[in-house]
Amino acid sequence: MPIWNAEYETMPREQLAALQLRRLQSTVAWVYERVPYYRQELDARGVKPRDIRSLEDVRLLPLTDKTALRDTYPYGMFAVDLEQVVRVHSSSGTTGKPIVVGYTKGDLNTWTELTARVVSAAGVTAADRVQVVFLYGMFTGGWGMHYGMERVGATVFPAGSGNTERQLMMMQDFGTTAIVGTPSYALYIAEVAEKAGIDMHALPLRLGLFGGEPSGEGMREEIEQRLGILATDNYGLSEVMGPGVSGECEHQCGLHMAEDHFLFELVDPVTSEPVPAGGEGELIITSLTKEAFPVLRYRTHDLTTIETAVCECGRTSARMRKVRKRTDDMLIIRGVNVFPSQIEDALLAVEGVEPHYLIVVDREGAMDTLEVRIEVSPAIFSDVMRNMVAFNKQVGEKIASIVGLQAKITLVEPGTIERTVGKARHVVDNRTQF
Ligand code: DLL
Repeated sequence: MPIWNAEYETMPREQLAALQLRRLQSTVAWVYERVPYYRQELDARGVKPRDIRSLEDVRLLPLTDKTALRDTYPYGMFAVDLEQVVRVHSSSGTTGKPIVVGYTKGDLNTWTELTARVVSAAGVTAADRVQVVFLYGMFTGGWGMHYGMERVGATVFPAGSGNTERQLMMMQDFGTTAIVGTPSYALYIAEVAEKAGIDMHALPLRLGLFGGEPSGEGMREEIEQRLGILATDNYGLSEVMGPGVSGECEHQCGLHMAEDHFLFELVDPVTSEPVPAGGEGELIITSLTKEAFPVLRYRTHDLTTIETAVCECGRTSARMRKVRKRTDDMLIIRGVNVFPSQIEDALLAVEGVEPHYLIVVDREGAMDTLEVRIEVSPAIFSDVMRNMVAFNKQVGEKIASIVGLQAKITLVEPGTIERTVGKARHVVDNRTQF
């Protein structure tokens, strides 16, 4: 598979480190001069841009959280005049006011370069016909991937999400070879296709590039089998840029990180101390080349590990493990820490369970309750209904063995859990205090 930008993607790591240091020094100088928030934070620590002499000195810089971005809404963290800003996006999924991010012409060029790397790594070439089923609009997913696809020369169909029958019609008539969207929407497309009697394996579709939300290996396999494709994962966040931060190559062994444009750290989410090599930690990202919206040590709240051994594909970039957990979606139920991804894994390990589920957390008196509503496949629905007690017991035991909690299992008819065209909602927490 060709490497989009071999010079940077296969750069020897010492050379990369030198490049990162130069870029870090200019970023710190840039924000110190232009963003009052960062200047105050640096002054409060008595740190001047010239104090950054090595990559380790990044730790002299303050960590930045969403709150700083909210407090300076909408443009307070911009490092250039709006006149220089040619695009604005905002974050999805937060309550209240969104986080607003901006891009200069140069930033858009970098962003396009980085999504071009991600799509090339996944195997997309100029010969592909790509259907983008991400939302466009303020979400970074659609636009970010769109431009990267165009840069590699692929033929892009900016379908957006929704109207699934129409998506399927396009796939059949336009000869779509790759789709780009959220993994949950990909599964929904598979489901609608199956209902409509469309044989996805008979179509030219061969690749799927998925991101924007967590998904495990079970989900990947399910998508690959049902759509007859190779599925790769790619990661990013609006505050840092959008998609393009990291993405898997065809070997599917971790997401190659764009280290020439970002400095990545992993820290203990509680103490903020660096984690030992190979350990799991919260991913912290400092942008190295951004002009309009640079970020210093941005707390992603995403947990991962980082691997630096060279990948079979030849890229020298470090790879992050698929993100399955966030430091802040952890539920504490009856004192037990639960990640929704663990429940998903437990469910998918049971035959006949569909990846459509809803975790409902509530409180009866002083007692937390955990209910998992799940869909089972139409093929075995009536069977399961006959043996519901046994089936519920099997699912309940699986969850208990992975999560350590008894859950109430409610089976629901296939197709009854709400489908979204964007990010799936898997948890409803009805407790008033946490
Ligand atoms: O979701 C950017 C994106 C769009 C990435 C399309 C890849 C593809 P936000 O809406 O700001 O940006 O959400 C960012 O979503 O901190 C993660 O928790 C989660 N996330 C994004 N991609 C993945 C992924 C976009 N591949 C937040 N795996 C991040 C797991 C992901 N989580």
